[in-house]
Amino acid sequence: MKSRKFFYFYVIVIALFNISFITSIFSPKWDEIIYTFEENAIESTSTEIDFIDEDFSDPNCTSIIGVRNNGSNQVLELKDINKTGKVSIKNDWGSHKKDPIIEFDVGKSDEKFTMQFFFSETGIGRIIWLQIYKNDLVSRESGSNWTTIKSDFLNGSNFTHIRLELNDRINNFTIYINGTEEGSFKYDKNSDNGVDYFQIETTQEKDKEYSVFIDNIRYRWFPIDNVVYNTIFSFFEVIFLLVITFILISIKINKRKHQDIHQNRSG
Ligand SMILES: [Ca+2]
Ligand SMILES: [Ca+2]
Repeated sequence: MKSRKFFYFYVIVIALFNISFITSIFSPKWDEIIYTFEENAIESTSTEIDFIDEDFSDPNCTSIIGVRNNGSNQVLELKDINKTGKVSIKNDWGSHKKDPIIEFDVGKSDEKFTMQFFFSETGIGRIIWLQIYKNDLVSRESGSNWTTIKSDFLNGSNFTHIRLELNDRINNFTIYINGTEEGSFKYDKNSDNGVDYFQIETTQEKDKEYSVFIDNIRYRWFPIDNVVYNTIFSFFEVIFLLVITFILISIKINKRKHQDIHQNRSG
């Protein structure tokens, strides 16, 4: 009776391990990259800044580590003091990412000026083209139309949180502003392999003497080789199971041997 109880217990243990094995394959962990700019030297500029891989900015258009909140928070500041030029920086993801989740905080020193975010795929161009036009967040859809996502959405130079969830299968993204869902919008161009770089720009067109503030950029995406990682992790679980099985079988065999000897003696 005791051994039957133990057998059921063992079956439950096996079932739990199998569930964890299967779920580890089908729900791998996400990779996460975060930029808070706290580790950069204050007033470091351009590609000195961890985040900026390439800088295409015009003269008098600078990307620099600035401070906010009485010096307690370091941020990325894009300073545009060129009437016909712009700040233009690129963060290269190194490879294409399917269905990433992108978050960041943004503020602007003067609401009458414009700035832009591009999420792009090498060979295709701007998959998502977001613009803060004056104080409205707009998106270019299907290569032509501008759609308003939210009007009067920024709180001056105080930070507003933006979160994008990309869906490459249906070529659209869902956007959240300060945690509230604002709807889903079409990509500007259909994705092929997924976004592989992010660009932030101020604008030309008479806009000058303003700053854009960026902080807490956070990317999450599904790493392709994570399945292998999780399978290797589960490989140890399988070994552990085999060892336990071996021990249990040998205990059972030993018990049976003892019982046989006992029966032979009493018989
Ligand atoms: Ca910061
Ligand atoms: Ca400008």
